[in-house]
Amino acid sequence: MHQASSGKVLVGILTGSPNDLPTVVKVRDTLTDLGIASEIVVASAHRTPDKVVAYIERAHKEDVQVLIGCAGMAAHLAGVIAGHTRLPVIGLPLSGGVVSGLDALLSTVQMPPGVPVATVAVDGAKNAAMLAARILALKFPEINQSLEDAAKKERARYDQTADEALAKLTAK
Ligand code: AIR
Repeated sequence: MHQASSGKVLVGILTGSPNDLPTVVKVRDTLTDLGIASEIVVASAHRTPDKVVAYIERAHKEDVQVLIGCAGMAAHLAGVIAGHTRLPVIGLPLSGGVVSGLDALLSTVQMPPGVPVATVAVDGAKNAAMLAARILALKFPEINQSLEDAAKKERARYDQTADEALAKLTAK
């Protein structure tokens, strides 16, 4: 597996609380599997808004390409990030609040026109990473190749699981 852009951090993952980390680490792990270096920063749109802005400024200087904002409850982190950058921003709403994360989903997805946040499903850590990878693949051919390889592996795994499940049914 090639490390895209020689291991330089391409994706900044911000999350609103250390309590989010068990889900958020899956974003980083998926990116790592695709050969994409990322970093996780705990910073809250409400508790530490200055830290959010300081990170975005650093990300611009260090040529980070995609930002992912993860938060639960009143999940304004991705939206605040999108207001401070022209980089593509992905929002990952997290469950834990009311109605299984519907609060976070609506807080993340309902952005005013002109300030987009590409929002994935509640707790959709894998898709947040895969979407970041697809954006990066426009610029980095090695990431495009990683995505092709991952899709082939996933297809083989899916077909095998289906065959096994059908075989079990037939054996009954
Ligand atoms: N949060 C933190 N600052 C703003 C928001 N929306 C989110 C965190 C976490 C939830 O609030 O992302 O999902 C609860 O945070 P905690 O630290 O009390 O567990």
